[in-house]
Amino acid sequence: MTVTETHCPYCALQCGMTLQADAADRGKVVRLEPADFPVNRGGLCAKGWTAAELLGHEDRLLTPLVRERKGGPLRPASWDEALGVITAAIRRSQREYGRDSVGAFGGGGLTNEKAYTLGKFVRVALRSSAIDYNGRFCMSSAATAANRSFGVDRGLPFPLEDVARAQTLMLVGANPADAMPPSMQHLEAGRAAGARHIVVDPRRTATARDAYLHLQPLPGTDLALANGLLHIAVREGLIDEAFIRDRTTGFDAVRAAVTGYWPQRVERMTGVSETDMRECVRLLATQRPSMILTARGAEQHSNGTDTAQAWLNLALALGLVGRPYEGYGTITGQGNGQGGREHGQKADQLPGYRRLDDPAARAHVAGVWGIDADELPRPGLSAYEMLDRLGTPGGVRVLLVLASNIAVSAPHSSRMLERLRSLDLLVVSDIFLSETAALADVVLPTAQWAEEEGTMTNLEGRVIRRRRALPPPGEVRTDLSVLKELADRLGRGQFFSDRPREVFEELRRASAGGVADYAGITYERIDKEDGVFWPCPAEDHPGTPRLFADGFPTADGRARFHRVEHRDPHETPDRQFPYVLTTGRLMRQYQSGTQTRRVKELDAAAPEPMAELHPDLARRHGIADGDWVELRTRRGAARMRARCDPGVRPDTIFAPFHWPGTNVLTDPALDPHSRMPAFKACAVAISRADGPAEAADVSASAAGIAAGAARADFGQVDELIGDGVGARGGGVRVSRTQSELDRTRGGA
Ligand SMILES: Nc1nc2c(c(=O)[nH]1)N[C@H]1C(S)=C(S)[C@@H](COP(=O)(O)OP(=O)(O)OC[C@H]3O[C@@H](n4cnc5c(=O)[nH]c(N)nc54)[C@H](O)[C@@H]3O)O[C@H]1N2
Ligand SMILES: Nc1nc2c(c(=O)[nH]1)N[C@H]1C(S)=C(S)[C@@H](COP(=O)(O)OP(=O)(O)OC[C@H]3O[C@@H](n4cnc5c(=O)[nH]c(N)nc54)[C@H](O)[C@@H]3O)O[C@H]1N2
Ligand code: SF4
Ligand SMILES: [Mo]
Repeated sequence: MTVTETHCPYCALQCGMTLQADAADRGKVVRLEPADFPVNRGGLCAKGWTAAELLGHEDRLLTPLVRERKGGPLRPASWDEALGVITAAIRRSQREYGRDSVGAFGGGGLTNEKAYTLGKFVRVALRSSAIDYNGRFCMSSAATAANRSFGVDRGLPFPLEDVARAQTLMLVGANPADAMPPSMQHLEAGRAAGARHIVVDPRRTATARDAYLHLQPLPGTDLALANGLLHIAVREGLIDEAFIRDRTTGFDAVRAAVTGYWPQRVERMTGVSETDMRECVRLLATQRPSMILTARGAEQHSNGTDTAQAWLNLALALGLVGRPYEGYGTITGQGNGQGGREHGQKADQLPGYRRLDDPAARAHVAGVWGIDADELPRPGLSAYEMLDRLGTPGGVRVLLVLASNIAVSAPHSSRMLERLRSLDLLVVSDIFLSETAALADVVLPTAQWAEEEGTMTNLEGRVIRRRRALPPPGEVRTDLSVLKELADRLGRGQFFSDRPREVFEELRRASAGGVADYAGITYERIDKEDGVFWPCPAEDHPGTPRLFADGFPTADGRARFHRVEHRDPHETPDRQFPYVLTTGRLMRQYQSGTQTRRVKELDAAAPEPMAELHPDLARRHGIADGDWVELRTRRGAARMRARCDPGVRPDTIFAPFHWPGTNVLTDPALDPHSRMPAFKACAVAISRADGPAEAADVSASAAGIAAGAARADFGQVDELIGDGVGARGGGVRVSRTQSELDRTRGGA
């Protein structure tokens, strides 16, 4: 038996866990137990407990797959053949259409080493500007706001344990009771010590139920609410004038802006009562220490950056930032959502959270990489913009996707599927045949978390180690070794390593002097210290659990206020689409569902797409709990099971995005600063449906769109998977995939 201490493969909490593996049985994990790590203290959620089930799962991809011709089936292939096809396509495309015709899409689940290598691969091996990643769909709005105010974006500027010391905790658009259940220990400890919690959510979530105050605004009106709270704080003399004077700039413009947000007006805009607003301000200002945390509910809007900014302004005006157990933070979501946004898989970024358009940053990183700074491409397009142009003139024609299932998780799926299909070559690296992999021309099987080494940076900015407990099965390789081999074949292999430790050593040097400075972090220190918080510029530097005590990494050392004004969501209800659709998560499914839909216990608990709506709204449309309903937006229609819940606003419908279908409906309108799509608010209509038939299928006419204008035809996906792949040797069982697809089409 071997015992390995590592962390959960899923979310940014990165709960510590111990794996016991049987060396005699090819490293089969026989026991998984929670560890006493500071974030989870012996707790795990249902996803963490069952994570090992996927290691030996029968759906696991075990060999590469290739599709010989568009429309033909996928069949097993050797690595040599698969990588040969990719290299040939890259060469051909770059010769004919230029370097930027080849690009990559990464993910916040990749280790730091892999995210760093992917960014470097695109800039150094492909010499292309076309790279971005799914974090753009996650916390980019809060990141943008934090960068412009604080000069740094580290989700939580303090350890999670500090949450227990806050006496007032405000959670805006965050549902940690479902999204990060073990984190609730820290909230509960706070409440036991007398803390008051305020939750801002259009739904009465499990998190809201335990709170002292639940404010239930109309989706997309958080900015008005935050400005309204600041208006009250100013009027009642509750702002911290000394802090504002000594440590910030720009407050006058904000003060002027919030005069227009008087309580009655904000009550009309948001639906939150004046009494609740006043109580909320009183608590934040006087029952200290106080913290304000935002998550996707506030941030995933076409004005998400300004909304995060409004909450940040409030925290600054109350003088919370940089004081013990106080402050503003955003709750990062994906396993390495923090590290994944620091080391260069963003279109405009170099490692260490450096800017690709900064000459000094280019010179430094080029020096570490051993290339000429002029060889580095310029910043490319953000995630949705890059995806939206796939296969179009000037757009990417050969795309590598690592660790994202965009066919399900990107907004406006019908458009996304059409763009993915128009590529000359789509390459997807995954553990399973995700909906995106099923569309690929080449599928590469990759190692899972317990089969690889690397580092992750959790929601607190704590760099931790992922450790290998067993070897990958079959012919599976790690993403690092695939990128290295592709670079070899492209004649640039001398710049790359496939050894995580070596890559980390290089990352340390590349990040040195940057905002996210890892120079002083070593694998050994991580082992000894329960992880190390960046910035950590030297090996004798203790790391930085708490930021902003002495200043801000801005030019003048002060935090910057930014004036922000309410704007309506890009789409508001009208007669044809009379309600607001918002989307999010369930406790027992993860993201696009590739992983958790394959775990028996999780699948049984949350087996099908569902929509949560108020019983009054349901009655108005003759819908009973458990009925199938059809949701329609300007982009398409999808069928789901109705769940009636009096806790949701009667004008709002909530749908999780863990199945194909929800994103057929969502609005790809982008935030002008972060390029975040409006996942959390669009206009929707609802009606009873006879059954799941054609669920997730866009019915253009039903949506009032010219026929053929929008089709998200996930149903076609199964035709693209060949028989050969179904054989055990191929490592993919078609039956399961097919039944999933059937379900999306309605069990035809
Ligand atoms: N079980 C599970 N856990 C996860 C994940 C998962 O997929 N499943 N994903 C991980 C990732 S990547 C992320 S980013 C995090 C996300 O974690 P959260 O942000 O907590 O999760 P969401 O459900 O997306 O959104 C939170 C809440 O926002 C509310 N909301 C919707 N619209 C609005 C609005 O306009 N204003 C306000 N104030 N609230 C609104 C929703 O009702 C929802 O309850 O979770 C992580 N943890
Ligand atoms: N409507 C709506 N849409 C949303 C959201 C929402 O709230 N509402 N939330 C958005 C948010 S916050 C996020 S983070 C995105 C997430 O959406 P996605 O980017 O699709 O994230 P996952 O479903 O986690 O996809 C990760 C894929 O990579 C695979 N994988 C896991 N680890 C590895 C690895 O190490 N290497 C490789 N090559 N593959 C790996 C998994 O099997 C899975 O198929 O969705 C966004 N989409
Ligand atoms: S809360 Fe997140 S990290 Fe912890 S066990 Fe659940 S999914 Fe894993
Ligand atoms: Mo996320």
